[in-house]
Amino acid sequence: GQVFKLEDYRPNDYLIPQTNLTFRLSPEATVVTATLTVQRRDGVAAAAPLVLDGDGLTLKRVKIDGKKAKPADLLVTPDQLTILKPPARRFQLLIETELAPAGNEALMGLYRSSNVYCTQCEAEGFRRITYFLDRPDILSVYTVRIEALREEAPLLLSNGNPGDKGDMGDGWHYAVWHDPFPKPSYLFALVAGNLGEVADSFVTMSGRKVELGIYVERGKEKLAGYAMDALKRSMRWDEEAFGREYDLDVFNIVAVSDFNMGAMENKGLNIFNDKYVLADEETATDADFANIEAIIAHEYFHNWTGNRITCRDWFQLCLKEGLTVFRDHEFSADQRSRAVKRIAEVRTLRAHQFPEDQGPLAHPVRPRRYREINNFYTATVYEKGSEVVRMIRTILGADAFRGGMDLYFERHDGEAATIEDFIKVFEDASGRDLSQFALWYHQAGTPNLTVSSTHNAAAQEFTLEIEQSVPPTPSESRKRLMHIPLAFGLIGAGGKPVAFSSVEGASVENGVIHLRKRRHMVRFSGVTERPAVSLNRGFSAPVTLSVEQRADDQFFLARHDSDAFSRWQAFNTLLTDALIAAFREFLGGKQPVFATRLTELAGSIAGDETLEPAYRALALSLPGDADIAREIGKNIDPDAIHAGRQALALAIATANAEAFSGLYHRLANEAAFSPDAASAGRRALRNTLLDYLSLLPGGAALAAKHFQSATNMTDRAAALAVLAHRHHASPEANKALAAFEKTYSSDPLVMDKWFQIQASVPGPQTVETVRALTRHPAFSMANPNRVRSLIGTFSSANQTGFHRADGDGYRFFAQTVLEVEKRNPQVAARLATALRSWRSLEPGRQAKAREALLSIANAENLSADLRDIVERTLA
Ligand code: HT7
Ligand code: ZN
Repeated sequence: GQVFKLEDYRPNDYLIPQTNLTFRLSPEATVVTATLTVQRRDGVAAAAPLVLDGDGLTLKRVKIDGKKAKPADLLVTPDQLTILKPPARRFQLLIETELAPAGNEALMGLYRSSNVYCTQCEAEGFRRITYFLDRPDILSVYTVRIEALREEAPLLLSNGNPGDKGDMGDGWHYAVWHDPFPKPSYLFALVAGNLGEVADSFVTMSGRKVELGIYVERGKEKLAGYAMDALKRSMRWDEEAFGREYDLDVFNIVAVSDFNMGAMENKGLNIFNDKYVLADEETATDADFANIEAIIAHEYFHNWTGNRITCRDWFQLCLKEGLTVFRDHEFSADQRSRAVKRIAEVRTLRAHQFPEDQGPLAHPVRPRRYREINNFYTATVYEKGSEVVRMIRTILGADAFRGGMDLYFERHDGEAATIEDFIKVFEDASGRDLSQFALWYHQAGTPNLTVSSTHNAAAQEFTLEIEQSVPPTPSESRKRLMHIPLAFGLIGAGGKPVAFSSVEGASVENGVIHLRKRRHMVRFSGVTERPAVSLNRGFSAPVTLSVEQRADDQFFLARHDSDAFSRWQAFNTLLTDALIAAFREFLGGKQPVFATRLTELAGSIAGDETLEPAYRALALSLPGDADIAREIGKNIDPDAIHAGRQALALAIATANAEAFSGLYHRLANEAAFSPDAASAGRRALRNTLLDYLSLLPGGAALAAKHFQSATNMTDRAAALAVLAHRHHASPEANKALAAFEKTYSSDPLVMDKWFQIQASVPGPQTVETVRALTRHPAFSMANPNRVRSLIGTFSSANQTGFHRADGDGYRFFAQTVLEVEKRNPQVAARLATALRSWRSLEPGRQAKAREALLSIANAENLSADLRDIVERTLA
């Protein structure tokens, strides 16, 4: 396939200042009439042909300035339309295409989801609707007329503000939408169908009233209340935190049940995976509520970071995604607990981005090459992209950062911008040189910092020796030195900060060491007592640390660090070290023994009323099998890792049985459910304690009781997971699974939880369960949510099941990926990334994983999406 390169970027010879679209909707034969105003860019030769993108299109007719185009003046394929000699002056190009949305299972372009017409155009779906310059630097003002049978589609929506509407006779009706803001084609959207509406309004900071609508499957309106509330809070927050006001008269959100990703920020008409809209306590967990809040905010925030200022080309994807993730993280931190949010973010980054950055699919936050852009909606672009923005704020300080953002909006509003433009506004606003810092965008790989310390009591000097290295990544063997902002604290007896009179060896500002060289000797003078060092506070830089730290210091930090993130980190490091040691014991055929002070510390954190319950729950949830595997790095045997993890969980439960039980009962549910963060935190702690207590005698009965008495989905699903995972195949587990299935069999989003819980049951038998569940009536290979719940969970969240020693997990996986691919290449390609860390497995599993990857690579007619992932994974 073709390789697209950043350095090949050229503006197109033509512009399309206006786009008029008419859709005559029908499931099998929708007619799209596009009337484009086309204009040659200044300085371009008159003879330049106009080459428009298409993807599998059927062309019906072409007119140029109202006259039928002659066949000799055109080159037509399903994937391209060339106007060989376009008029020299501005002209009108009419293109008529015919589509079959009902047969579109790839869910890109115009498709049908539960009888609703909807579109997905990012990244290159618009070219499946009509021929166009389908690239983000072509900004056009759209007017859209939708025609449909009123009975089939009483609701007709597109971008912008509503215009004329009316009857056309014969049961047909129409609606016109006009979006005054020039936008790229990937932000175009259309929805038509019979949906229920939840209406509300919002008054902006300048006093304009905006009509808000959330459209969902009829009968589900009452499940959209939380999403509407999150939308209004997002709108207010963007005004307060960034001075950004909404700009159209209406803002609509539509929830659909077949969607390739989470949601899409189309201008004025966001389209959502219904999983991120619909919620009540009976059907959604606290994690679902938090995701809905974050994703509603994320898509809304794109209105400024993505839509008003868009990307010049797809290499700049992080310009909108990294920045918008940063904004949604800050929003959630303000709405909930900042410390808890930060810990959760870092766990996600380490679970998804670190393995990507450390494996064959590693790429810079701003890539320079791609074969299939759909495969670059990655944790690196999104999550590391957000971390890079966070580091800019750390380096500049909050005020200069805000100044830079203000300048960005002022300077680039209405433009398609680049990462260079973005960095420049912060340089201009702060007077700082960010050229070395910019490597965070250009260079792949997770930097590692090796740190050691010495205290010279006589000289009253404390020295940190810090060395940076960036491991090689695909096609980047030599790395340049990075600018790493490392937040730190020196902590003395009782947890007090240790004073120092001066520092030399690196620039240190506001508790941040700026590392720029390979090696720094950072010397603090006037340090009388030996401090414990708290490093990378708040996770100021997305790096790994190799620290020579005494265990005593680590225990001390886990009790006393005043930075909540680093305190959590200290305890998590102690747990990880113990789990790695246990893994080695199991490999050597021995039983691990855990330090009493570790299990006691778990007990004291659980009962520490000065800490938020949500924080305690996070601290007590042990690193997962995949986290431990990542830390071990090579020669992975998931069974030994899992055995070590089980043993530590049992040791903690046994050591704290009484205290955990007492706390568990004290935390019993409040009378009325509330999805707020504090209530969710109490549920999280109680459910974490249940997980421990379930390992003790009577544990299955306790979990069964928890399941039966649950009054909300958070508790019910947690208990079901405990039963299925800790008491697999027990009568209690089987009974609960059956009861859950019976109650929720007609609710697909709840059945996803049932699939997920079963797909993540540890052990070699799970592949059989998952195989059988693919034949369950609630399962469908055509629905991305179902596929992700069952197949995605099994392959990416079940180390012992998926990496079964005989390779059957991989064989099942390869077959399934190919089956999904026939319908939906994008979803298949994403699934296939589950094997990206195959080289860190022990040799036996490695060979079997490679065989499975080869079986995919050798399949006939592989899509560009899947071929790209599999070939890079094998390279
Ligand atoms: N910007 C959106 C990305 C997206 C997408 C990309 C490719 C294929 C389908 C897609 N659906 C949504 C989502 C976001 O990051 O806000
Ligand atoms: Zn986004």
